[in-house]
Parts: sequence; structure tokens; C-alpha cells
Amino acid sequence: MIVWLGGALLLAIGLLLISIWRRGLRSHGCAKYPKSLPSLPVIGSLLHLGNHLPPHILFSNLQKKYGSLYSFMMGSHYVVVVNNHEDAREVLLKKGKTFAGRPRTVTTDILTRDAKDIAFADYSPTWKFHRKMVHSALCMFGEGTPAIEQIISREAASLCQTLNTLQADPFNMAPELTRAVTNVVCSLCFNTRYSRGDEEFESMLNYSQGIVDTVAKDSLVDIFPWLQIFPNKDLDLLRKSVIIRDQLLQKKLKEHEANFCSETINDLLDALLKAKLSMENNNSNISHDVGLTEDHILMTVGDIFGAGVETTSTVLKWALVYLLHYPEVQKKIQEEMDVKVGFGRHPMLSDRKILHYLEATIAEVLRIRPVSPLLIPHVAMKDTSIGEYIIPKEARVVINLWSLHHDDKEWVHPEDFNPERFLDENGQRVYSPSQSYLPFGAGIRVCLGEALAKMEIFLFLSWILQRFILEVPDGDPLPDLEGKFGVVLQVKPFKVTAKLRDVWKNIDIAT
Ligand code: PLO
Repeated sequence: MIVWLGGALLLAIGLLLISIWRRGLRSHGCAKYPKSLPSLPVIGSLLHLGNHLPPHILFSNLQKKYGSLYSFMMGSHYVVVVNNHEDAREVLLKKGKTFAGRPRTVTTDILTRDAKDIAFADYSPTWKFHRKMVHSALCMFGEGTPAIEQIISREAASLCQTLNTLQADPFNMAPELTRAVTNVVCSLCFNTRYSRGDEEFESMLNYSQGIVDTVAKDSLVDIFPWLQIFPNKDLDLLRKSVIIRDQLLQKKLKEHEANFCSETINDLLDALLKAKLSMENNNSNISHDVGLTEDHILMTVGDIFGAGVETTSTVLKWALVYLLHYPEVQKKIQEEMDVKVGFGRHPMLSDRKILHYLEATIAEVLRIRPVSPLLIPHVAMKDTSIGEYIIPKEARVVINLWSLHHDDKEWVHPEDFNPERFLDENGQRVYSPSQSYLPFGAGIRVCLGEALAKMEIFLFLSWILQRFILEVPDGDPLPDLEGKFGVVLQVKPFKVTAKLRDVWKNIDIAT
């Protein structure tokens, strides 16, 4: 017993000394490190982070004690949290390349076959080449082409028809929105679409939820990879979901390879296959150097597909939630649309220039509920600095977009949903009321789908609001505003009624 107690005491003293030594290491001398949360060996600052709050709120609250740039130990990883736009811009833009790295984690490695994608892959020549290739493929099918507007409008029309059949009955709009958004990405990536009740679509909804619930949310296995040896329900669900996703992606790839003709490129997967083939045929060493494999193509399509579906549908759901909480905003959007678009035609992308209030509402939704409140962590690729603080190589840098978007030095009453903050006194759209606004990130890791997302959000919302009044069903509470933290800030399920507006009673709503 005495020996045991003595051992425990020695261990405790040892831990304490190491912890004091580590803290000293980061704060002594002329070098200035960001203020650090207390930390213990092995577990790091876990005890100070084990709070019931979601991480973006917790990290935002910790500013009161530690200032807007601080650090902590996550297991053995040194993490720096950035909560203000000056530092965020330095990391993402001024020193974008220095901070372009990504951490490897257990869950993202499972999702991406050891980082063979774009979003979670570390900075490397392969990644650079790969991203460029995807960027040009997206441009080919993206903004500026009439094809994309047609695809989104077709899905918006089909969505409105579905809403009309469900008229005035309370229902969960989420799967309908997700199907509409999925069909846009599906058309772009695979040149196909899903009808209501399609089995493959249902299975996709299922596996994607399994992934969103388990990947990249700083769960314990991501902090302590050795925990993998123990049974872990989340990891099992993730592995199972990834297997189903991979079967789907593999099937699409095989179909595309079988029908491939370099003269007719129908979709993004064709474009990626063509780029890979021409690289292989080209005797230059690029293909060898950058090592673009079938896995890379699959994982990239997985990224575009996953990001395209989960992020855009989440923004649309947040937009609905806020329109239900603020019916006066919904009314104003409709009044503007009635005057500027009318009922004789459907909204078009060119209306983005005139529907200022709707554009401002979308901007405000992206501010108040950023889809990715902590972005994806960055990693310092060499010793560097942020402001006056030293940042060592390998440090993980978390940009807390939530803090930027809710900074009361930058935004008047940041908790209020107020689209007008994005308008000037004449009701014209103001593009940058504050520098503290980066809903798509910035710099070399900026979201690849920004243009596509903005087109979709605008068209889907304008089509819906031109035709329907959205209301909370009688007797239901208002939808939750907090959301559920994960790789995206998810919206909790809620019901809505979509009532056809009177003017449409005698008009075909799909025109
Ligand atoms: C969403 C679930 C899918 O099944 C897989 C997937 C792929 C890419 C991820 C996306 C998920 C979530 C949102 C991410 C996107 C890449 C970029 C995007 C993380 C996990 C953001 C918001 O950065």
C-alpha cells in the first residue's frame, strides 16, 4: 500500500514538474508564444476543454481569459486558436502557403484513403496539381456556363412541384432540399440525377449522415490515435459508411471508364479521367512526380460530392430556420421579388444583381451560422509567426470563424439576424461591411465550390419564395437555432408548412 502511494506521489510530482517545464518553455525568454491553457503531459489541456459547450462557442468564450490568440495542447499536438480577423487574414492570406498544411487524423484518413483528396490532404506538389485540375474542371462546368443555371433551375422546378403536392401539410423539408442539391452535384459529377424514393439516393443520405456524425470533430481517437485499438462505435459507423460510399463511387468510375470518349466530356468525372489519361500518355514526368492515382480521382469526386451536398443543403436549412424565426424578412424578400421579377417568369442568376435584399439575407445566414465554424485546421509548415507571436513548425492553427462572425467590435448586435447590415442606406448590397467575414475561408485553401454554392442558394431560395409562404406548423415550436457541431454545423430536424401563394393558384408553378 505504502509503496503504491509513494509511486503515485512520485508520478504526480513528476507530471507537475514536466507541466511547469513545458509551460515555461513557451513563455520564457524574449520569444513570445501565444498565451497557453494549462496542460498536463499525455492528456494536454483536455481537462480545461472538457466543457459541455460546442467547440466554436467554447473557443470563443476562452478569449475572455486568454485573449483572442491563444494555444493549448491537444494530446501531444500544439494547437493555436485564432479568434480575430487580423490574425485570420495573416494565416490564410498573407502567409497562406506557410499555413497551408493539414493535420493527419484517424477519421479523415479513413474517409480519404490516407489523404488522397483535396480538402484534408497536406500541402504537397500532388495536392497543388490535383487542386488546380479540379479547379479547372469545376470552371468548365461551373459559373458562367448556361448549363449550370439550367441544371439548378430544373431541380428548383422539380422541388417546387414536390412542395406543391405536400401543400400545407407539415413536413420535413430537409430530404427534399438535399435531393435537389444532390441532383445538381450529381449532374455535374456523373451526369445523372435521382427521382424521389430512389434507393441509391436513400442509401447515400444514410451513409453521408454516418460520415458527418463521425468524421473530423476532434473526437478522442483523433487526439489519441492509439485509442483505435479499443472497440469504438463511431469508428465502426464511419468505416461502414465509407465502404458504402466507396462502392457507389467505384461503380460510377467503372461506368465512366467503360463509356469514356475523350471527344465528349459530359461531366466532372470524365474531365478528371481525361486529365489523368493525358498525363499518363504525356511522357513528361509530371504524372510520375505527382502520382495521381485512381484513388486520387475517387477521393476527389468523393470530396466534391460530399462537400457539394452537405454544405449547400445545410445553408439552405439554416436559411429556412431563420425565415421561420423572422417572417418579416421572408415578407420583404417576397415584396422585392414581386416588384423586380413578378410572376410571369422564374428567377434567374442575372437577378442576383437586382434582388439585393435576398442576397443580403443569404450573406447574413452565412455570417450568423457559418457551415464550417472552425474551418478545417491548418498546419504551420515551418517556424513562423502570427502578429507578434511565435508559431512553431507543426503547430495546428484553428481559425474560429464563429468568433470572427460574432465579434462585437465588428458587428452591431452580432446575435441579431439582420440582413440590412449587408445593405447601404439606399438598399443596395454592400459587399464587405466588415473584414471579419470569411464564410468560405480565404487563400490557397479557399472553398472550391463558393461560386457554385452561391448560385444554388440564390436560385433555390428565390424559386421557393416566389411561390410559397413558409410557416411553422400550428402548435409546433420555432426551430432550434443552436445546431449540432460536427464537420459541418448541422441543423436539427424541424417541420414546416409551404403554402402556395395566392397568385400562383391558377399558374403552372414549374414555369
Ligand atoms: C460530408 C459527408 C460526406 O459523405 C463526405 C464529405 C466529404 C467532403 C467534406 C464533407 C463531408 C463535409 C464538409 C467539408 C467537405 C470538404 C470541405 C468541406 C469538410 C465530410 C468544408 C466545410 O470544409
